[in-house]
Amino acid sequence: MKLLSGPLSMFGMKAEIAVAEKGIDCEVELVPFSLRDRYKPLHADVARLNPKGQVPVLMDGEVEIFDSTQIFEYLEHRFPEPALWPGSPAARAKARLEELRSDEIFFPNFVALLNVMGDRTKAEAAEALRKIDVHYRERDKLLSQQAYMAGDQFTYADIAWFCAGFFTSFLGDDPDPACGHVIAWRKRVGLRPAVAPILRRFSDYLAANRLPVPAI
Ligand SMILES: N[C@@H](CCC(=O)N[C@@H](CS)C(=O)NCC(=O)O)C(=O)O
Repeated sequence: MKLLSGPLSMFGMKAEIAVAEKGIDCEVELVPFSLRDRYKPLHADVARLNPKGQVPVLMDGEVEIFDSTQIFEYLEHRFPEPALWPGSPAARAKARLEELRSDEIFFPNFVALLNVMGDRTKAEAAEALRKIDVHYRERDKLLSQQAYMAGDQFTYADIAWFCAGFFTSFLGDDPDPACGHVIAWRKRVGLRPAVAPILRRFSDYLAANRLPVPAI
């Protein structure tokens, strides 16, 4: 099995952590990426397999797929243990929604911040920071009642929120100190044996490029 990820890809980080949590024997290749040219020139397999030209891409024999959430679904069927979705339909549906909430509702605020390079004097940045803060306060309430984003089991929803939070912090927006449950959850996830080495590699990349490194 081979996973194409990127040295500074939030969605690639998600897939890398999932593969590591499952303990899968998988080659991880980092596609060419630079802060100036981003993903150009596009890796040949990314260009061949993903019309969107994005990582992550997973290749496993006849299976060649893209999109981190699609990759989660495939991994869960192919390697059911350890389970990263809850077992019951209701709990699983809830967890999937939390994963989607991170990717499609929370993370776009990071993209808005990135577009103005975190410049807090810009209205777009102020609005994104306000929304991020609202999300963290909601998450904090949730995590005061349960250990993980979708209940008491570590799931793909935690992976998604952890990665999105790491990238958001790199642009300088850490959870408010009042969000102690989020901060503790983040630390706990960052220390997981599958997560810690990947977190270190992303942090090292930021440091090597003189970018702020989130303190997780
Ligand atoms: N929904 C996709 C999003 C993937 C995505 O946006 N990947 C970014 C890296 S984090 C990318 O490859 N961007 C290259 C580009 O858009 O040119 C997923 O979940 O994998």
